[in-house]
Amino acid sequence: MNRAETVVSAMLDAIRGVIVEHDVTYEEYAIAKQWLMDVGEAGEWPLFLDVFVETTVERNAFRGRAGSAGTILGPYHLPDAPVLDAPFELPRRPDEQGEPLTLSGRVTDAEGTPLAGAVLDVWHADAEGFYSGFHPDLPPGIFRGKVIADAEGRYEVNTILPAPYTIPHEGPTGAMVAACEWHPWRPAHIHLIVDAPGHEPLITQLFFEGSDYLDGDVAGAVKEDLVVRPVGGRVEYDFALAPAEVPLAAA
Ligand code: MBD
Ligand code: FE
Repeated sequence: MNRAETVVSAMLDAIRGVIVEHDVTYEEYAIAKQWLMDVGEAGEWPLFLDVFVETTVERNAFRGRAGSAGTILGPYHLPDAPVLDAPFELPRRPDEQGEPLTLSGRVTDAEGTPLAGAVLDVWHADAEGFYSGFHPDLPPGIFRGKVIADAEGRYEVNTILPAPYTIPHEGPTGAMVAACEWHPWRPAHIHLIVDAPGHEPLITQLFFEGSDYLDGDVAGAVKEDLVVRPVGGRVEYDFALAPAEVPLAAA
């Protein structure tokens, strides 16, 4: 059996098993079929998959990897955010709401050797839980940018504390969450991709002690090591990167 057949057969068998085990009716089958079409039409597949599936892929793929904990990428990364200039501050509106937050620390390899010039691609929601590029209220580029670590691997970036995020209520993903009587929230978080030559990019998020939904992230992406405690508007966090995986062909 080739890889596609192995995985696809197993997924179809799992679905068929659920239908039999739970006596899924023809009416329910029709509702599910329409819902799947609706998710596509609403452009919500990235949202649905990253909220309900990505954490399993991430935990499985990176099990035992050296360095700092990673977590899911999510649907709101934009790869072309600009490289910012020191002193680093994520772009914001003149009247931006939200508590000021300074995030700083070091980027090292898995052994603690500083990685000079490491790049930290940072993005997060505003104080209302909206992401620029995905919400009409925010001008493009707000709370997105790349920060560069100095010669000792130290970085510092000024921004604000983001708000918890809720899945849009109007769409099919929100309708599924409501039908299941779940809540649609993620705790407040800052996304980062930390990268340096010769190392695996670290896709991660930082969460905030005491913030709402920390224990019930709808995306299941919180890890203890990623929860930080702001003191006087400052958070220190060090990132350790695993060495780049050498492709077998080149070994
Ligand atoms: C988010 O902000 C997010 O990070 C994920 C993973 C899913 C939905 C919204
Ligand atoms: Fe997010």
